[in-house]
Amino acid sequence: RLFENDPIRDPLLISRSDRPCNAETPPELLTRDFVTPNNLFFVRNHLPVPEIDVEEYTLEIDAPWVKNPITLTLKDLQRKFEHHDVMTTLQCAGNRRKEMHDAKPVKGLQWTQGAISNAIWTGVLLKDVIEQSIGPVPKEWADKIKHVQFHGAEGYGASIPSHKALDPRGDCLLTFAMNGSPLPKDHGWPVRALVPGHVAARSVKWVTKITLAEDESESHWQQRDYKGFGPSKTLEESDYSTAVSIQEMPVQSCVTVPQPNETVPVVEGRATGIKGFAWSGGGRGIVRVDVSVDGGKTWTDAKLTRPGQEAGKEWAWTHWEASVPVTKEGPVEIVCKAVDTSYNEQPRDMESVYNVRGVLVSAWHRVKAEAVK
Ligand code: MTE
Ligand code: MO
Repeated sequence: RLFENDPIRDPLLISRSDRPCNAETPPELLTRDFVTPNNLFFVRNHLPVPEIDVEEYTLEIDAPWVKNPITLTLKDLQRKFEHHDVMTTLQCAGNRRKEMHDAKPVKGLQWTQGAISNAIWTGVLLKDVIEQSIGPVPKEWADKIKHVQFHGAEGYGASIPSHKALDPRGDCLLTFAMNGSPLPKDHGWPVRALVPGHVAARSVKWVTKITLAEDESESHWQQRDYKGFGPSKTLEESDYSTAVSIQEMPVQSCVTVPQPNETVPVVEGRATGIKGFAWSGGGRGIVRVDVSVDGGKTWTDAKLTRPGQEAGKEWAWTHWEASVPVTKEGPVEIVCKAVDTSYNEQPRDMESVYNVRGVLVSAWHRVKAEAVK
């Protein structure tokens, strides 16, 4: 009964757990299309997909000074507010956890590199909905309201800082469409909060209530999950009450072609057709991706396909392709690392960023392959 509302998923997705559904985009399909098709967008559910009757669906907007919370239907959202399209990449905090686990065991789903996808989301600005339904934050509350909390219909919840939610350049949406189609069930139908540049955990699906608040969401996933700890801390030593919630994500990149043990064609002394993605949080774009085929001794700049978004609002990933000089055929270790617009770089090793929950995995990505003429 419990999972009877879960939809049928594309068999191409790589399943990491069935109930709840957790499934990643196959690596070579991450860079086939710049915009991930809906059926191939990774799925990360903590609970069963909730059953929602669209005719009955309401979204409540509340704040401490509001006497009667405002409720909006899907039609209200669609008719009363201006529509916006925003291309945004979502990445799970646990993406690449398996690599960290292989270096030293961690707790959590064993994602390889596919808990990341990119889509064009259509919806209305969260800021417009808040300000036009309950009005701007009154003066006496201005210094107190620090967070905007999202409540999901099935019990999941999360929050983001209110400055992000209310920033005219923040592009936070209440979305009802994805890549031109109604939001698929797995991705939050009928309404999903979308928080560009932040960890995907804050983009709450099936959102039914939004609260402006002094504190972060009380949910397990805000309080007792999605936080980073030092490399030597055990689970028992990890103090969730004082650690800071993950919001913006660090700079990331991966090789998607070739995959481990595949071949790389050598043409005129160069290993060719090496592909991947790069992304950074907070709207920071990618300025460079360095690629090596000798384990990181020498580097070549990759050719970038950037999203072409405004500076500071580069919510979508960059795709890259490289052709790197090789001196001989045989085994090669391909390594990539990206540099974002703040000149943040990925850390070299897993060891220095190791954490027992295996989140924020952003070390240089390494793939062992075979160079052949
Ligand atoms: N929202 C709800 N309501 N329930 C969830 O389980 N999972 C979060 C976030 N929003 C989740 C949610 C996490 S951890 C991630 S990584 C993203 O949704 C995954 O989004 P996707 O399934 O559309 O890829
Ligand atoms: Mo996630």
